[in-house]
Amino acid sequence: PTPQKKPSEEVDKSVDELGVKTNIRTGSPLPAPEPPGQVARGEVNGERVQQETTVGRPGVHKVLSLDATLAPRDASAVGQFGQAAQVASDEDAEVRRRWDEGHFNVYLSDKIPLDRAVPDTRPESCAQSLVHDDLPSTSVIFCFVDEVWSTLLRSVHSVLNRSPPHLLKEIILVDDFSSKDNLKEPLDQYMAQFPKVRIVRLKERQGLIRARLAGAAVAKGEVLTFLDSHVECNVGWLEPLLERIYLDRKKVPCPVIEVISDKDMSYMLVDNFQRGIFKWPLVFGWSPLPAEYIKKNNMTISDPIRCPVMAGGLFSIDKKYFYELGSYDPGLDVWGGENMEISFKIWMCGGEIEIIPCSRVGHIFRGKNPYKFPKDRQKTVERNLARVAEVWLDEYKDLFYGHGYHHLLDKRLTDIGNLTEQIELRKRLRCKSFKWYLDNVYPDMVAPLVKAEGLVFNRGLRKCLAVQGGSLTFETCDLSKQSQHFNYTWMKHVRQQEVCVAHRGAGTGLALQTCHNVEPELRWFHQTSNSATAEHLVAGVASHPMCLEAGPQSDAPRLSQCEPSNAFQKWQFTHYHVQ
Ligand code: LR7
Ligand code: MN
Repeated sequence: PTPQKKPSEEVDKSVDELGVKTNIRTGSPLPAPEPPGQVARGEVNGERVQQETTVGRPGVHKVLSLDATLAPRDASAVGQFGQAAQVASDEDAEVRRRWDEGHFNVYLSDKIPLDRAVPDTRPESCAQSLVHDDLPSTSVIFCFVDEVWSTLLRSVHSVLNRSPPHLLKEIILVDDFSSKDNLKEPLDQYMAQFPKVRIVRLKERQGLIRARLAGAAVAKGEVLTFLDSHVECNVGWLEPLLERIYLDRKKVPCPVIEVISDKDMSYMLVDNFQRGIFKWPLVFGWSPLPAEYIKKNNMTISDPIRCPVMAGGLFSIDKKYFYELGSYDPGLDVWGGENMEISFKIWMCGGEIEIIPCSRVGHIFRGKNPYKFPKDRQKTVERNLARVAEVWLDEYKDLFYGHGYHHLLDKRLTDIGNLTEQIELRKRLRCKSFKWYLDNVYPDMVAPLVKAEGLVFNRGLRKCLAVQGGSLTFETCDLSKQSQHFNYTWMKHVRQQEVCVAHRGAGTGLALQTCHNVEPELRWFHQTSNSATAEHLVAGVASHPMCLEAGPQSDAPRLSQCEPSNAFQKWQFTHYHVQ
């Protein structure tokens, strides 16, 4: 059953055929192209704007909206000012040929200037906002594996050109064991012209989580700023992030992530008031802030947005605080889940995640990861998520497993590794419960702990299932009797306290057993999507489904061949929490 979703929520769009997120975000095109000669906001006659930096108040200045790329520029260059770039139709074959190098239009990217201007998409008021003179400095960390040359360089240039030099301690490029030749000596040579750029090479593929940790370990800035390696930082992006950390070191600010089209490389606008959320089973998505919330808090489009989970790739964090939180779980492999881990950790252990509308960074959203996963992609991501669920979700982890991940509970099928240190960390930090997180950070999340509960009414017999003297029977329905109360859980159990209704293989036998999560003989398939009708309880024996049936004589229930319209096989719980 899929919960009702609001049309603007984008979670489902980002689930690929494996049910794993791919993080696609939609954007809308820029306003009509500017006539040649005209330039983006922030530029005057092609000259870099010299901003007024003092406003008569000591200790603060207007945000430096500088953009060293705004020298007189070639307005006719492909993709200039973030506009959509076209290729002639005879180049289509070449576009297609090179697509898989990065799963976006690599051919086009290579034609676009490495320091192109992009439109200043900040809300108007942002250029006027004040920040402190003594903000902390940051190390910007990009990790990459076989990134496309032109996008990697454009990412680096956008940071060099649009960050106040005194705040940019260094840029650390962590090469996660790339195999492309141009990312070796040629990259070293290219970057040698920029003293602030350092390159760290990993000796074997670590995945983005441990690659980021390797970058953080050598960082000298007071703040760590993580970015993906196919981004373009917009005008004035850095100071608003650092300002939040200056005000409170436990704030973890994220820029608004805008969309660079994978097809035409245009810089696209995204809706205001969007925040990062998750749906079960820990699938990241974007969702608009509820209108009532905006109203109640008198929010304007430039106010920081409290964000239940971050997208993962783009954020700043006080370096000491990052380590106080235990950084990332180093047991997470390759890609995925670390955004959930750090988000839960930050919120539950005393910090805050915010999206800062005055800070904007474009990101190329790709339909597919362009690199190989050393192990199967699906298995890698779900194993990472299971580690996060086990450490952070408390009793809610059943919702994670119950959304199609039952197999992860079977240690014989999936080894999720040792979690002792992560569990210890959570204790040591005295982090709050997941329930606290849901209630306080993400109150509009619907997370019922069971799918259905109450009496289990049989439509044919018009009586209710009951436990009597250790076995199953039927009684005249009576809500006040505990013996008739069952839960239908995320584990697909029909459960009364610690006991579960079990089906035994292909026979017709039923039993009551102590509940456990691994064995399939405790699982029952039951439709919860239409709570107004009674539905089958189907024993999950793949080759040969059997149905729970009440005999016409009120005797014990049994397993029978499933029949679509047999009322003695139709069961209804009193309350359905999941529709
Ligand atoms: O093994 C790897 N080693 C790496 O160094 C795999 C990846 N990487 C690098 C990679 O080259 C890239 O620079 O890590 C970075 C992120 O990988 P992407 O771009 O393939 O990830 P993504 O943009 O598809 O996914 C998002 O979710 C990931 C979950 O692990 C990370 O948190 C990404 O940083 C994150 N990206 C963003 O948040 C950008 C906005 C996307 C959204 C929503
Ligand atoms: Mn990315």
